[in-house]
Amino acid sequence: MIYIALGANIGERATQLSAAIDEMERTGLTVTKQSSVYETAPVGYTEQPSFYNMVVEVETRQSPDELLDILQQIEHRLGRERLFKNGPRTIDLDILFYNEEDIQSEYLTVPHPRMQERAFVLAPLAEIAPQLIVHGRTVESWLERLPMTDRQDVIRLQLLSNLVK
Ligand code: PH2
Ligand code: MG
Ligand code: MG
Repeated sequence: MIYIALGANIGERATQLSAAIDEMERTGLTVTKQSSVYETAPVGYTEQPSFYNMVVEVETRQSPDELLDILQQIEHRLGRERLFKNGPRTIDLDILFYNEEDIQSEYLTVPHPRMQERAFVLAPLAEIAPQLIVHGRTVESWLERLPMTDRQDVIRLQLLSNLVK
């Protein structure tokens, strides 16, 4: 199983998530599951608009490096500019998990090293893969261990197909 986190906090957030998924499919990735869209308070640098976040499961024969390359090209095509680390973005596509692989290269760390601390990743991932084991525990149990304040910062909206007409 391969899981990708999507996030957007400038412009038409739902439209950008939808455009990113369309681009993934156009580039040959098969999107096999989609979480709902969540509206989430910004984590890290907090003086920025709230995010829309979601997680998708994909199937692909591309290697992790090739997948990273594809996702970065999509970010670029959708107008991503890297203003500063953790700053606002039109679209962010992060590889969370790639089969059982443990990858630590200059460009890529998989499983994502901070995913178990982030309600904006765990809540949507728990919807489509509650029993997936990352960093030694299930996604569901990582989510349960987060402080209530973190979990209150993520609000489930709707499936993307209901938000984008
Ligand atoms: N992404 C970040 C930093 N902070 N906060 C929320 N709510 N959602 C994100 O996707 C996000 C963030 C860095 O990629
Ligand atoms: Mg990110
Ligand atoms: Mg990123």
